Parts: sequence; C-alpha cells; structure tokens
Amino acid sequence: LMCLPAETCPDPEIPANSRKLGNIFTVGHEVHFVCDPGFELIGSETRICEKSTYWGGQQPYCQKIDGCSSKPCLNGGTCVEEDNHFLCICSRAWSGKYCQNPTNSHWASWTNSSFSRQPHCTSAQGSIQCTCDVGFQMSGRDNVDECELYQSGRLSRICMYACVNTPGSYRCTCPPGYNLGPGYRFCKDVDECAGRQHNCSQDELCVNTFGGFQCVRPECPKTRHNTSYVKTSPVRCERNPCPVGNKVCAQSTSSISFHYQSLVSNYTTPHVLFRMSAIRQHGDSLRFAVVGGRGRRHFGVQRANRLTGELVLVSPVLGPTVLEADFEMTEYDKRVLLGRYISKVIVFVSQYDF
Ligand SMILES: [Ca+2]
Repeated sequence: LMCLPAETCPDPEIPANSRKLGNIFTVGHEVHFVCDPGFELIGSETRICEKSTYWGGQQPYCQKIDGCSSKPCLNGGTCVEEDNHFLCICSRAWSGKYCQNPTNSHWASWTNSSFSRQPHCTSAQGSIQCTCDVGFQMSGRDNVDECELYQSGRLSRICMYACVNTPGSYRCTCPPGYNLGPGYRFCKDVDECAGRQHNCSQDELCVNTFGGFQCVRPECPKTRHNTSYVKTSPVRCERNPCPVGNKVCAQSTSSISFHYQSLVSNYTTPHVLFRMSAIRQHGDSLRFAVVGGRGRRHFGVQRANRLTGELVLVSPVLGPTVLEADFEMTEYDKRVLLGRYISKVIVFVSQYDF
C-alpha cells in the first residue's frame, strides 16, 4: 500500500477583513470570499482549485470603503454622508456601525456556551429566517449557509440553479436533463440525441432541447384539389407537378422545409432565428412573410439583402413552450406568382433560462 498525495490546493490565504466560504480544497472545487461590511473585494471573488493544484484567479483583498455609494448600511439602515466617512442610521432592531447586529438581546444566553440547541428556521420570500429558543443566542458562525448568503443576486449566484448547504461547504444541483458543468456551478444541457439517450422511433427525428429532447416527424400536407406533395428528404416536401390548367394547384406552395430550433426561456431579443434566400431572382419582386404558425406575435420579418429574408424573434418568450412560424417567400414577375416556398420554423423554448 502507498499513500499518494491527494490532488489538493494549499489552504487559500484569507484576506484581512473577509471570510472564506467553502472548505474543500481538492481539484475542481471552489472557495469564495466575502468582505466584511464596509469593505469591497478587489480581485477574484471565486477561486477554483485547478488541475495544477494552484488556485485560479487572483488573490483578492478587501479594500475599505467610505461613502454611501457602496451601500454600507445593512438591514434597511439609512446612510448619511459626512466629512470623509459615512454614518448608518439603523432601522429598529439593528445596531452597530453597519447595522449588522440584531438588538433583540433577550435571546442571548450567557450560560454554558458548550450547550447548544437547533435553531427554528422558516423560509419566507426566498430567504431563511432562524430564531433560537428563549435563553439562547445564534452561534454556529462556522457553519455559515453559503447558499443563502450568495443566492440573493443573479450575478453573485454561486449556483446556476440550486444550492445545497452542507456542513462546512455547499454543492450545486441541476434540474433533470442537465449535468453539473465544469467548475461545479453551471448546469449544462445533456444532448440526449447525440448520446442515444432518447426513445424516438426510427421514422422520427430527435431534436435536442435545453433540459430535454423532442421526437419529431415532419409531415407533408395532405392531397387537396389535386395538389399533392412528396417527401424528398426527412425534412422537405415538394409539390408534385400540377395537372394542366389547375390554377389552385399552380398557386399553392411549391416546397415546404422543416427547421427545428432550441432556445432557452427568456432569450434576449431581437434574435434572428432563420434566414431564407432565393438563389437567384427570376421575377421582379421577392416577398417574405409569416403566414401561419403558433405564437405569431413573437415573430417579425426583415430583409437582410435583396435575396434574403430573416425571421426574427422580436419579444422574449417564457418557456416551456413551442413556437412555430410558417415563413414564406413568394416570387412574382409582373404580378404573376412564380413560386411560393415555406420554411416551417419550430422553436422549442425551455423551462429555464439556461
Ligand atoms: Ca437536452
């Protein structure tokens, strides 16, 4: 038997006037630093133990901040600018320079400190409030809830999805359909189609979506008015030649192609979803329009150049939902229809914004 060194980074230096979150120093794990009230962090707030067993990023330090712009007053305190410093006027039940201390001192206990009890915690409006039995005060500074401390803001979220507090540390979790990505904080979609983890049948196509997948089966329009279509590829239908003199057939769609896309919920708009081009112009005018589908108010059409039209997502879509646009290009010459082509663009919008 041999003892091999673990792949561990050295205990990271804790900057003055700060606290460190995270106690696992093995490769791939992160530590975070939080400055005390009245200080701001310069450098890397988060450092990852890299494969080299060195900490990534830059050693942070906590710089003292003066002035109200840094929002130094906690717990609803009001900040007042004075000469070269600030003053916090605390709201009820808080005290201290930064209103950081609760004043409900009747909970404090000055008896044997080795004796402890579990606090009573309730969750309200996304934050956790804990209280102690009468005669006890809150302690447990060693097992700080990193999740709660960091989950408040979108930018400083330690976990993309959910955070689980563990003794001395925390871990991130992801919803079904996602794996925890590198760095253990981001959720990465599982590509079920590439990984053959889907249950689509042989005549179906697998479309990977964020958080899942879809089995699709593009269908050509049924025969009507002697107008019929034939499948020329898994995602394309072409109109059969029209009977001589059948005007309805001659005016109908010449080809239909199917395009599947996946988008995360609440994606930034405007966003170009699809481009359709004529290889060359036969007639004197080319027109682009959305002529059918689902969720049409989210779609707009614009011209990229003389021969190309763009289908644009114009307003953010909250998922999970499916949008569909029948994006049509028509070509005319002296007001006579030369051709009508439809691209069916189907957009799978995920439940989450990742
Ligand atoms: Ca997927």
